[in-house]
Amino acid sequence: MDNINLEYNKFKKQIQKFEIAPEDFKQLIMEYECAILEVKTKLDVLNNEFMSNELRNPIETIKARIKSPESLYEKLERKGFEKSIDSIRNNIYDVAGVRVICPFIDDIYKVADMLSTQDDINIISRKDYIKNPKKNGYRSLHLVVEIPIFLSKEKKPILVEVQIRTIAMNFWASLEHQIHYKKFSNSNVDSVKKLAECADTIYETDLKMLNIRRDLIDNEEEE
Ligand code: 0O2
Repeated sequence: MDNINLEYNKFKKQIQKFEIAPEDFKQLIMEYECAILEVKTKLDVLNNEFMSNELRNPIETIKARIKSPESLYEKLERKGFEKSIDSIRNNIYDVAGVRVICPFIDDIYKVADMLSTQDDINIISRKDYIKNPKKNGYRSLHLVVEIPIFLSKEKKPILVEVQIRTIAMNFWASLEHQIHYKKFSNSNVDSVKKLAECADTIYETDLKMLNIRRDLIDNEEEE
């Protein structure tokens, strides 16, 4: 019981900047957690089906997170939005985030297509940072999907941001996140250039690995 109270007090502290009742905030988080479960289940099913047909997994790992109250507050502030439950629902598309790590570049598009064709998922937006990398070299495919969650009294559509990238792109993004992302965004042109060079090298390697797989496995299967 003490632990529950401690957790609750910690949560109340985290959301104190918002003028939102803790119960309403908890309900909001619970709904996004349910949406993450729905998306993860769909991805697991697709991965299993692919494994049984193609004998390899197009998904290496799946990670998920709920945006912290601090970064929700910061994003609403930065974008000039109201700090209310409705405003979070309507304006912040990455409260729930699912990151899908794939072995090969073509797996990214297979996973995205498989998700997009599910009839209870709506694709709200698609940003292809692989075809159009960011200036610093960031590559990833971002989808914002709307998925229904089934609560005891209602069915609710919830938004989830799905980031899909290769193991290699994730290696770059994880390190870049630690050393550079947002903190010094425009201040150090030289390091942005160096990071972009690393990202380009990694992308070339991704393409080479894809071609090796195509030569060794895909062509073998076709024969
Ligand atoms: P975290 O800690 O991963 O949750 P925004 O940039 O947030 O104002 P928008 O439109 O949501 O607006 O941005 P975008 O580009 O669609 O996606 C933002 C998310 O993509 C980030 O979430 C990162 O996870 C990832 N991302 C985007 N650009 C970069 C980058 O240059 N480097 C790295 N490492 N990740 C990037 P958060 O909330 O910023 O961070």
